[in-house]
Amino acid sequence: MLEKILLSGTSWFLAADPRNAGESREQWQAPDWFLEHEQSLVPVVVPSSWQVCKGLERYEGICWYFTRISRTIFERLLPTTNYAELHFNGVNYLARIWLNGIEIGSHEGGFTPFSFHLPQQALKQVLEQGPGDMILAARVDNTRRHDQVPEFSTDWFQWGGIYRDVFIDVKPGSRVARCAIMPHLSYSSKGRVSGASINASVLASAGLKVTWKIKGLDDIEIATGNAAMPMMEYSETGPQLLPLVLDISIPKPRLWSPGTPALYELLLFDDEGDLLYSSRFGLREIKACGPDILLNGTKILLKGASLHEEKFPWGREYPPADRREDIAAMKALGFNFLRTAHYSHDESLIETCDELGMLVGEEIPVYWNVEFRNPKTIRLAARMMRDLIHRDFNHPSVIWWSAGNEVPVSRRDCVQFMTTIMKLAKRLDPSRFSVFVSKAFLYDPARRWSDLTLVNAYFGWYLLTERLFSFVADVVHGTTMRKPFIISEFGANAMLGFGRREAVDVKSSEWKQASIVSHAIKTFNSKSYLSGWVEWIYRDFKSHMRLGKYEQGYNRKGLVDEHGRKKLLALWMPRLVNDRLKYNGKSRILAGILLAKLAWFPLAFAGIVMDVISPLVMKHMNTGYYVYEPRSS
Ligand code: GCB
Repeated sequence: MLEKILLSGTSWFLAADPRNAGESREQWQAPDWFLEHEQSLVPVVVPSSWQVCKGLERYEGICWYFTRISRTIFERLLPTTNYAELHFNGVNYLARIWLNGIEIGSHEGGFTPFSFHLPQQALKQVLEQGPGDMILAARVDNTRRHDQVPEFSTDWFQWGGIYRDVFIDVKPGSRVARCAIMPHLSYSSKGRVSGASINASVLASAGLKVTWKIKGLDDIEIATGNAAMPMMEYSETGPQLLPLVLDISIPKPRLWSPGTPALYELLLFDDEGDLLYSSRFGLREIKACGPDILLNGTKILLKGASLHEEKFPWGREYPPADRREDIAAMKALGFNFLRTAHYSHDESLIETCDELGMLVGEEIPVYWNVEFRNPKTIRLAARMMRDLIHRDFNHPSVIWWSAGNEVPVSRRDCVQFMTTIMKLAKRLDPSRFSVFVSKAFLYDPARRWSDLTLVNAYFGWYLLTERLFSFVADVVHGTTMRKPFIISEFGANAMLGFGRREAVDVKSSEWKQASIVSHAIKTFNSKSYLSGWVEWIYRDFKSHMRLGKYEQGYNRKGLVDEHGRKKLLALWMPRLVNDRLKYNGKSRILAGILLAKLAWFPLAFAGIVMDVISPLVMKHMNTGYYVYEPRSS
C-alpha cells in the first residue's frame, strides 16, 4: 500500500532565532521547549516563506518550525514492515530536523527534495520519548555563506523557510524506490516516426515480482506484462535495491509536443495487485542535429521566456492553480519554452508544463560565482544536479539540464567545475541536453562541453544599442561549433504605467522596453541559424539589488508586473513572436570578414578583456551588482 501522510497545513509554528541561541543554549529542539512556548509562537502555514510573516519581511538567518504529529500515525507505522520516509519537497537553505528531540537528519540546498528514512528502531525511540503527540522541530537557516550554492550575491530574493510540501511517504517493505522512463522513437526512411517504445529503469527490492501496465490518459489500458527482480540475500535493513530494465513497446503511439501534449502512465503492481509505483510520461525525443534542434524528428525553434518562482502576495510558494494560469498565459503570448530561472521550481509547475505543452529548461543555482575550487561546493552542485534529474526525469516537457548561469568561464577552476557537472548530467540522462548558460560572446572554453550554445546578451539595456544584436549574433555564431545556438537571455526594464501611451524613448519606460525587445526578437527570427530565443523575463520579481527609482525592490524586466498586469510588450508579444526583420545580410558579411584569421586575434583579445576584466572592475567599483549586504529585521 502506498500512502502519503501530508504534514503541510495550518498547524505549524514559527520562531526566529537571530542570535542562534535555539539549539545549543535553549534547546528548542526538545519537545518540552515547544510545549512551554507554543502559545507565544507565531502560527504559520506550511508551505510558505517566512518573509510573508509580519516583522520578518527582510529577515535572513535562522528560523525554527514546529508542528505536532499525531501519535497514532507513528503507532500505526510501527508494527508493520512498511518503509517510511519523512519527505520535504523544498526548504531554503540549510535544514536540520528533530522528532521528539531526536535529530533525524540534515540537508543543504534550497531547491531540491530530500527525505529521511524512519526505520522501526527510530520510530520506537521517538515514541518512547514521552506520551502525547510527536513534535517535529526544524531549524532552517538561509544565511549566505561563500561555500554555498548559490553563493553570496544573487539577483533574486532570498526567500527562506519550508516553502514546499512536507509528508510522510509510506511504501511496502518490498518497494520500488525509483523508475526512470526513457522514450525511444523509430523513424521510417522518409524521417517520419514509425514506432515508439520506452525503457523503464526500475530500482526495486530484490526478489520483487511486478506486473506493469501502461495507460493512456483517457485511462485506457494499452499494454501490460510481468517482470521479476533478481533474487538476493535479505540484509538487516530489508531487501536490497537492485536495477532492472523493462523494454516496452507502445502500440499506435501518440507523441508528446507543445501542440499535442499526449501523456501516458506507467503503473507497477506487486503480485497481490497492490500499487507499488506510478508515473506519467510522454513519448518524445529531443536531439541536436548539427545546428538544429529536432523534436520528434522535426526542427523546432524555441521561443520562450524565463520565470522566477515567486508570485505576489505569496512568496516562493504559490498555488498550483496560479502556476497553471502562468503557463496558459505564456502559451497565449505565443511561447513554447520556459526557462526555470535559476533553480528548479516546484514539481507542480513541471507537471503543468507536461499537461499544457510547454518545453522546459531546468537549472541548478550555480550562479555568477561559487567556490569553484572547493570540493564541498563541487559535491554539493553535483548532488543538486543528481537530485533534480531524479525528480524530473519522467517529465516530457523538460529538455535541458543546465549546470549554471553566467559563471566566469575565463577561470580554469570554473571551467573544470562546469565540465564536471555537465558530464554528470549527461551520464545520468543522455536523452536530454546537458548545458550551461554563458555571457561570454567569444572566449568560452566551457562551451565545448555544452550540448547547446546558450548566450545571454543585453544590448540596448546594459550594453550600447539593440542594433548590435544582429552583428554580435553573427559573430558568436562563428564560434558555436555547429551546435544549436540560442540567445538565452535578453530584455530591458520597464515600470508598469511609465511611458506607455506617450511613447517615451527613455530607459525604464514601457515603450522603450517594448521597442528594445521587439527589435531583438525580430532580429533573432530573421537569423536562420538560431535555434531559439528566451526573453528575460515573464514576470517582475523581487531582488535586493534593485533599488532604483523605477525598480523599487524589483527586477522590472517582466512582460507583466508582480501583480500580473500586462506591460506594453506583453500586448505586442502575440504578433511579435513570429515577426522578423527584413534581413539584408550586411552584418553577416561584416562578421564573416571579422572572423577571418587576421581579425580573429584582436577580436578574441577584446572578448577576453570584456569577459575577464569587466566582472573585476564591477566588483571594485562596488556597484552593488556583485556585493550584497544581508540585513535582518
Ligand atoms: C542576467 C542574469 C539574471 C539577471 C538579469 C538582469 O544576465 O542571468 O539573473 O536577473 O541578467 O536583469 O540583469
